[in-house]
Amino acid sequence: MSKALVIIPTYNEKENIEEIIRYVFDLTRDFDILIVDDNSPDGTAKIVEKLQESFPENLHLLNRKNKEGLGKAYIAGFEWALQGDYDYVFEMDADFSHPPQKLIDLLESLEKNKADISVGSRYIGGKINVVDWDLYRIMLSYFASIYVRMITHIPVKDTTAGFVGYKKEVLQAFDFSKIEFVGYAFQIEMKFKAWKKGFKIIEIPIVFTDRTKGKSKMHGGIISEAIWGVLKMKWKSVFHRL
Ligand SMILES: Nc1nc2c(ncn2[C@@H]2O[C@H](COP(=O)(O)OP(=O)(O)OP(=O)(O)O)[C@@H](O)[C@H]2O)c(=O)[nH]1
Ligand SMILES: [Mg+2]
Repeated sequence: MSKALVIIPTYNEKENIEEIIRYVFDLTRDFDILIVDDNSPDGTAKIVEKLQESFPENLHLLNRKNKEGLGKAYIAGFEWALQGDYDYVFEMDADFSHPPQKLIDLLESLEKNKADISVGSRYIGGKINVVDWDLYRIMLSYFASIYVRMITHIPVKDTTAGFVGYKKEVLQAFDFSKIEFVGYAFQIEMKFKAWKKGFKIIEIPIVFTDRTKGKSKMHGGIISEAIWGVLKMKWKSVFHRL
């Protein structure tokens, strides 16, 4: 049997964390979970530790000292995953924006060898599948995806998506010390570099729903990092410094 791990980065997710963990463990396919918590002041990690008593084999927790952004949390999670014997590794938010039942579709597309990376995508089939975002967020995200494709020519519509499955070979091919970005740009960078390395990416339609509990961590710095970062990343790739 192949083994799959879902990495969920958390910062102040006490309202969501137990529910999302239980939801994933109730799915019809087996997934282990790794929570990567950046010392959330609201005690998210404490809730996870308590739940580990119920799921001692399958629920894992990486406690990090400082809040360093999503990118750094995921890299720590990927490195942890590669020490284990996981064949497939997934990224998912804690806030139910990514429908957890779709993990199964993402997993199956990798198992059936349709691709090396599967992306839960908001923007395929000419639609924008987002619920409860204001117009500003929709425009920002949608035009960001067009901007990224214009600059990089990557054949992926939802490049900022954070609901992603990787075959372990993809992660093994990365030098994480060369990953530069921490916010949305981290998601773009992972897809861009994987594509440049020759890995195949498939997009699976999902409906993305805005969080109903807890607070957003979105801020202007993340946006400007993405705008300049994409140009820089493309420029560097011309010289093969991936
Ligand atoms: N470990 C860690 N997790 C983070 C950090 N920033 C965000 N997260 C988590 O990453 C996931 C995505 O963050 P969100 O705040 O939902 O970001 P978003 O989806 O862009 O924005 P909203 O859904 O509007 O809040 C959530 O599970 C967060 O708890 C961080 O610095 N460290
Ligand atoms: Mg969110």
